Amino acid sequence: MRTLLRPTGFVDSPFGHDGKVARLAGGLNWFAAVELIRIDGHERVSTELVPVADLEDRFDDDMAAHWRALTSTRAPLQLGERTIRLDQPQVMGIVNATPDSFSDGGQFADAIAAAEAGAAMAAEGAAIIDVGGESTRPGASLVWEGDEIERVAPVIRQLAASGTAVSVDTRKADVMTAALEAGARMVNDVSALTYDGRSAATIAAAGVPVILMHHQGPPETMQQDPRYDDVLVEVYLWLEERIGAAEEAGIAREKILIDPGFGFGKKLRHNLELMNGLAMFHSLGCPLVIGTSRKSTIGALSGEAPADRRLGGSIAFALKAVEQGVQVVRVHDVFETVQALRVWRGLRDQALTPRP
Ligand code: 9MG
Repeated sequence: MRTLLRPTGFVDSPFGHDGKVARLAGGLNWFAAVELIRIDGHERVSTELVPVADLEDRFDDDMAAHWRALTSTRAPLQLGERTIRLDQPQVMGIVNATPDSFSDGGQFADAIAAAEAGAAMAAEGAAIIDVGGESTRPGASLVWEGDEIERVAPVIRQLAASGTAVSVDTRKADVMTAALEAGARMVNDVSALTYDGRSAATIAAAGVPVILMHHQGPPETMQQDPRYDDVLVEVYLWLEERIGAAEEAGIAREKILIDPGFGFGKKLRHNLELMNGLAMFHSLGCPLVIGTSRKSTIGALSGEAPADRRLGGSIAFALKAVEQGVQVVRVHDVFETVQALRVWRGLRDQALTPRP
């Protein structure tokens, strides 16, 4: 039996709560209670709501370690020369150098246009630009490595030369190597190092940060009836296992970011449950990334709005994420998301400023 900790009961500020609230992952959010989720293997046995003030009496060693992870500050990310603070939410802009991308297909047909789009996103406030050359939308087919390198390397080279912090979105070790040579300083692997047996060693040797994302099944088939008994618990335990595997391969824990993989082998109800339970993932001790931008769940909740009319839903999800302490939101619409997060930040700063 183990107990997982899911923070809940978020409060505006710690003032007046007299030690009865805790700070989430050293960020801008405070919570007053924790759901203790007792599990046996992958199965949830019970859920109990406990105020933060009463928690310590309940701790065993495993819970105490998870509590420390849940409440400790995340170190800044170092992407080459760029230091990215994680005590506040950051935006990662998406540049798809793919002809078949689901929401901007064909728009960035050539490398120069793609790099210019990325540079514009950086100027709008994106801390990182994520460049991908293989679509992982449901049903997408595999791209040969040579083609993928040809798509991403020139874009990355141009962006990196302008001083932009670049990550490469790929599942393949050879693409990672070529992207790192071109100037990428981070890897976003939607397979969480399960696709290519050489990826973990490549990343460990380069010493760059990596995003490990949950998925169920490959992109080709992942939306064909995905099933979970308890999506929150199962995704949590899967990511915990992948963090362990990455560490064993020599990737330092401070270099690992995790992502529950919104839409990757999940039905509507699974995505919504994960969004509502995001804060639990902080007890794995790694910065959290989420990518909900323009995804089909937004269409499903809004009369099947097409991908290019999902900005409102994308921002609603981004705000839901940062309210739960998510450190990086991966988005198409950088300007609008940065604006939304700046307003959110203003509200947090006001609430966290003591009255004179
Ligand atoms: C490449 N890609 C598409 N969707 C994504 C998501 O939700 N997270 C991450 N990390 N990458 C994604």
